[in-house]
Amino acid sequence: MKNDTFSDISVAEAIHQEDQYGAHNYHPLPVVLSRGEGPFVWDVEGKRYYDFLSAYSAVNQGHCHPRIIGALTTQAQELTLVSRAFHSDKLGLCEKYLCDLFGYDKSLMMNTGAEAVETAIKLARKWGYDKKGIPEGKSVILFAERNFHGRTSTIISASTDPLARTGFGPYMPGIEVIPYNDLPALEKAVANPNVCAYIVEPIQGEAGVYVPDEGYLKATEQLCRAHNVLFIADEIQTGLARTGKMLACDYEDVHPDVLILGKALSGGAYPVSVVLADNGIMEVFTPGSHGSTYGGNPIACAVTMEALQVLIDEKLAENALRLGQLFRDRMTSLTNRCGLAKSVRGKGLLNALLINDDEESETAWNICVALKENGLLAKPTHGNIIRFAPPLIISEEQLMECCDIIEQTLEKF
Ligand code: IF1
Repeated sequence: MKNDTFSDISVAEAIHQEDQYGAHNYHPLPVVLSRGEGPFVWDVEGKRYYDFLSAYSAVNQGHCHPRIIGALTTQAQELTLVSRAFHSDKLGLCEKYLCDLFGYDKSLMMNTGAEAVETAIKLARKWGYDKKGIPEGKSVILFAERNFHGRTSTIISASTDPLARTGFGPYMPGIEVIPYNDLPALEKAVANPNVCAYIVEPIQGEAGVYVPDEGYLKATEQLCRAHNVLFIADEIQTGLARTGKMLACDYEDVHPDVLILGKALSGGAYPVSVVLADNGIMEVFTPGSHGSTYGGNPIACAVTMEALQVLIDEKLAENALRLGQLFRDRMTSLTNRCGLAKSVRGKGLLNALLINDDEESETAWNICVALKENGLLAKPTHGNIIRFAPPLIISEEQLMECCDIIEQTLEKF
């Protein structure tokens, strides 16, 4: 996809229009993008950047991947949406593809990640009543401190981030928050017979790429199993090769009772999410008990099957595993010679660099502005933590060039 002309809108005009006509629910970096290809994006003035956010891990396959765009455009000229009132020729194919690839009996396709998390919440509650025998209306779902699962009123009822939850009450009952990566706390909480599920990120992305201790996921699976509590993994950000395995759960060989995926299911071309579970759980959803107009539409299905096949064919998990280690090695040596870089953590190509300043400081933000000037786009998560997550198709040579940019930017900062 080559075109040398760029949008004729100016940076100032684009930003002004968003400011005047758009809600101020984000604080974007001052850059206006108009084209993407592979690990690169270009702004309206034709300047090229490495994208080290990957739309929060939705663009694992790289921007505008030709195979994914091909599937999108082909399907878009055939049939886009019939709703679930009728069958389509793509839904069953995609559902089978998902169940076979991830090892579950059933799938339920939605659109955004939050909708899939809400679907999992409803599924867990209904399973709790119908199968576990929890008294109607008494179910409790466990969440981890510093979680991020989306922005709906129910999901932010579980949030411990004041920014995400303040001002949006009253909050959904039947939610209990426990410390992350704390097995005694989990063991105590699952003993409550009214607990139907524990929803958790295998690595906490938004919180700042918190990787739990080795064995935490395996022990979580065992504790949940022992107490007839559904272990629900939210792999919307960590899944689909991002952490160096197809799923972050694969590192500990755990198989969640319910698996939630989103984002890179479509490689950034279309909103697609899915909830996967076996028959004994998914059968609590009966006709009319849940749904969505666009859920599992033909475009979503065609794009999803191609986007997943690209992950496999291009061995993107293996690439993320190898290049992620190289990245952390480079960043670790940077922390040894640059006072501003405190530490690096992550798995595969989901990494974060801790900046040596307090949370409230603007340092991490200002570093990201400087990185932008030097041709690399990244954004701080909380305060002083910068997430670095390039598309998984990035080459070793390109990654090394990006490490040069990061090191030079911090050393000159
Ligand atoms: C924003 C964060 C990342 C997610 C996990 C569910 C969802 C997300 C683990 C909901 C979405 C996005 C949302 C976006 C920014 C981004 C984000 F900073 F918000 F937390 F990636 F870390 N589970 N994460 O990461 O999926 O409904 O958005 O499709 O809301 O600012 P969604």
